[in-house]
Amino acid sequence: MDVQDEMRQRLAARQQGFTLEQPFYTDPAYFDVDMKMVWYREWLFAGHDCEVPRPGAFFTLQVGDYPVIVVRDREGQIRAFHNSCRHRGSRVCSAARGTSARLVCPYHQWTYDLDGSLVFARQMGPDFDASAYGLKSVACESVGGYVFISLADTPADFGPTRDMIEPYLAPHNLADTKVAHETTIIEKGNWKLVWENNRECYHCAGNHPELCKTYPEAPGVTGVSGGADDPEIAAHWAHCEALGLPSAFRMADDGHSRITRMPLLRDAVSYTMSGRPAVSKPLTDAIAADHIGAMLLFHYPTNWNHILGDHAITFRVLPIGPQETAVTTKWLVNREAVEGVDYDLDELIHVWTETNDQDRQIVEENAFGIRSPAYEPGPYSSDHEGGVDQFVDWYCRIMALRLTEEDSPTL
Ligand code: 3BY
Ligand code: FES
Ligand code: FE
Repeated sequence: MDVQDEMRQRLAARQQGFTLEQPFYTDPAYFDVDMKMVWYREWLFAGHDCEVPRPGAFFTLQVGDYPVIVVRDREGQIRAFHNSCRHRGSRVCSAARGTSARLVCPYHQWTYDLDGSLVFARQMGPDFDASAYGLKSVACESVGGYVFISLADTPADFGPTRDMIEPYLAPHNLADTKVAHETTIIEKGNWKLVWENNRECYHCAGNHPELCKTYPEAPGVTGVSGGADDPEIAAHWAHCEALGLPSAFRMADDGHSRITRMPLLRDAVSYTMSGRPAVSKPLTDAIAADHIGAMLLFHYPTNWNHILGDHAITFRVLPIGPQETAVTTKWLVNREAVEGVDYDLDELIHVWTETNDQDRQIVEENAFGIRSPAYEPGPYSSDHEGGVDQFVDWYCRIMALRLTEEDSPTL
């Protein structure tokens, strides 16, 4: 049986509220379908505006088979291109980041302007039409300091996501930050296991001693129930909204993103061992030194975030293979904040460096056990794992839909 038929059948027969069957987490053929149906179609978090601070600044990323360049053009607009030269296909930029007045392919020096147009190609003959060989563009949107790309031929409308998250992000001024620190860890597990682990705090008390000093394990905080029935959360929203900060729980209609502000434990304001701020210069004066907790944003399938008053921690998930996923974490601080003066780097990154490593071990152990021939789908906790269930439902729904479209003779 064709793998897409097999996936369709398994999705149709799936037991709600249970983990997926083994091949969804392990099988290379299933992984290829995930890439095609999810990763090459959804809007993906690529990086931040502050990582391309001036014209010519660029960074690169790899999404499955697609190498991509994100660059700021001369007019200040952020653009994305396929990182594949229109001459013989070489990667134009191999560096992870840099600044360049033009994009020059290292193979034969075809030279592209920052808007992707080919401006120089040596000795191609009198009939050569350079205008036909610009870099292929990738859909690109910037919102609240976040750059999203889509590899789809016809990307979904980004408008609803922008409308939902922009007012929440605006007061944090993340476009004017700098990356104080960045790490990429490789987790030996399928990308869906990384998300399933992220979407609950059932595991927190047993695994995250540092995070648990400040982050509440209450399911209303991490999950997708909204939290409005929890008086502490409702009071927190009222407090933050009185400061002019949009805070109440919002979720996209199709469930691919959620944003809300949540209280931290006791009087904590930041993810430090003491709960005190890690950075003395807040992200913006507009939100200085108040108890605004953590703004939690997720955007499937690439991004989750904890945005605080003094800094923000952003996470990017990229699949490497069926059982390998890269998780990149960035700590964003006020652009004017000086290391050693306004923050101590070790203190800033300690809690999430430890938490990430603990989550990596969890995901890898989860993957290990799922590879067993004895593995069978197990039930999610209705109290604690509503967020995991919601993620898996989102995945199964879009997969079933797209596999059906693919099969339709009219398309
Ligand atoms: O990063 C997160 O949002 C999740 C939620 C709870 C624990 N965890 C690491
Ligand atoms: Fe890029 Fe030849 S492949 S210049
Ligand atoms: Fe965790």
